[in-house]
Amino acid sequence: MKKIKIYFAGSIRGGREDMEIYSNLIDFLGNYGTVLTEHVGHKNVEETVEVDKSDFAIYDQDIAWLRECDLLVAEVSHPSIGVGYEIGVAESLGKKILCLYNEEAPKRLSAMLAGNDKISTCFYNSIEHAKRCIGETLKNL
Ligand code: 6IA
Repeated sequence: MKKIKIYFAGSIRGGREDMEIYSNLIDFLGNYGTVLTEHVGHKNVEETVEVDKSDFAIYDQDIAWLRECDLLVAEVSHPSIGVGYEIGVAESLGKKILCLYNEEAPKRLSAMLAGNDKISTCFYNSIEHAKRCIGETLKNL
């Protein structure tokens, strides 16, 4: 069976407070397919990975991966302009999208996601709950 390709989106310049959650979810997603964007869960992503990569190169690569992926999983508890943009691009490409939002996040989820019926949003109360949502989505892919 062909391995599915998963684009995981999470805040980078928006703030790295949830980095360990991203890393945990990326490891879990790795059981199901290839995660194209593992760096999103790496500590010091901006400093350590190919430091000379320009923003133009990052953009081009990420758009190519968005075209290539079978599923976008976006952790949206921490607001990020880049993640919001990626979700919009994925929607316009007709990709399946799962957003994961921690119910206890300090800011309410944007209405542009919460009110969008082309996006599935899982309001999770634990990391296990978020993983169950991922499992359900993959079952129906
Ligand atoms: O606005 P933000 O930086 O929070 O946007 C985060 C989202 O944009 C993530 O889901 C990534 O897919 C994408 N993104 C933002 N910065 C990078 C990045 N910088 N590398 C890859 N994707 C990124 C690290 C630079 C390093 C690899 C040289």
